[in-house]
Amino acid sequence: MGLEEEIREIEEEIASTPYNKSTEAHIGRLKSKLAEKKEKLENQSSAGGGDGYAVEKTGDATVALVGFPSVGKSSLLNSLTNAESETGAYEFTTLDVNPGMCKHRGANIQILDVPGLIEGAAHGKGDGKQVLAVVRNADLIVFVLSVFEIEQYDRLQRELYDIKIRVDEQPPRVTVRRKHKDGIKITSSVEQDLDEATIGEVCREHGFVNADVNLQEQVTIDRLIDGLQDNREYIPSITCVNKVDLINPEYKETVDEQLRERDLDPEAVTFISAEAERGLEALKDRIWENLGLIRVYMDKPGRGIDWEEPLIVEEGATIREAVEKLGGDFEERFRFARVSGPSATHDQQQVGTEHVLEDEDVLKLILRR
Ligand SMILES: Nc1nc2c(ncn2[C@@H]2O[C@H](COP(=O)(O)OP(=O)(O)OP(=O)(O)O)[C@@H](O)[C@H]2O)c(=O)[nH]1
Ligand SMILES: [Mg+2]
Repeated sequence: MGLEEEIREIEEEIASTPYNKSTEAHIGRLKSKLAEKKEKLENQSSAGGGDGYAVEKTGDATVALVGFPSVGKSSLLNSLTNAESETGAYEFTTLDVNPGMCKHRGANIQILDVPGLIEGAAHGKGDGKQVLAVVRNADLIVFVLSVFEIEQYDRLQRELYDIKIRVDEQPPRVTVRRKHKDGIKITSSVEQDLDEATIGEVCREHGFVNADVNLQEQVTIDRLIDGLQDNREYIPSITCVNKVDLINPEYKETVDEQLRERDLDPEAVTFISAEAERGLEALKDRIWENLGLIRVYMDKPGRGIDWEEPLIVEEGATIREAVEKLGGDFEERFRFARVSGPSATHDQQQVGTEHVLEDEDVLKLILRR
């Protein structure tokens, strides 16, 4: 039996087994087997395949536009960035990943136009899977839906799940430490729904014979498996609905309804027209907000405050991380810093490396000569 066939059989067995306490451990074992076989299949098919779509990350953050063919990803890229991506009235205009750079609130945001998902992309048909794999490096996913095809959202989710991208999920709070003896020992800070036997079974299927397993959340079988694997990417997402220039205002209620059915809050979705250039500023704002970046204006000796090109760091970054991002010899020469703005108790507050910065702080470094 070939691997693909084995995978199909396990999937069928999982689908036909009712889930209850007496079958739970069995399903746990099946799901673990499935994960392992899929891994194997992937290693086989990517062997020698090369990574033709590797796109170098540049700028302060990388955003991937993900959507079906012809929803307007390339048009959107062109209107958001300096890039020239081919657009067309027929499907599959874009066969490669096109990068562009978008400058917003002082940050350089790299935007990737990922070719339309194709049937079975995540199962390695065509080049789909390789192409999709660039999404794994993104800091944020922007789902692009056409206003008449909201249901495509479901497929997009599934395709990304299949290539081990977990959208809008936090990494499971599961830690495993191998030991030399004593079997599997499970400790948990919260009450678990799964039986210990099931948890142990899943761990053993993943090659843990002697191990301390610590759970800090109530896990499902799928979350537990994700926690035992270290090759999942956890990426936040936002959604935009394109081509709104084509609908009557009354139709918006229908679209909203379709979004709600998918647990998408219409208020949190950005309605745009890439072609009529509508809603693009709002989309850029949403991208910025969801990247979790902050701006730090550097007060440079003899040159004053640079309001044009802020230093961009992640939310929660300390002075130490800001100095690291600046590079050069600032780290070695650092004595202390003076901060004004939201994070400071008063202007020019003297702070050390552990001070946490906030958006729109002004930072002056006091350095050794
Ligand atoms: N009316 C309208 N048409 C749009 C809009 N955005 C894109 N289009 C049209 O939709 C078609 C497809 O646009 P593309 O930008 O090529 O779509 P794509 O998602 O890049 O498609 P692939 O590269 O094939 O995956 C083109 O004819 C565009 O002119 C929009 O906001 N409104
Ligand atoms: Mg395109």
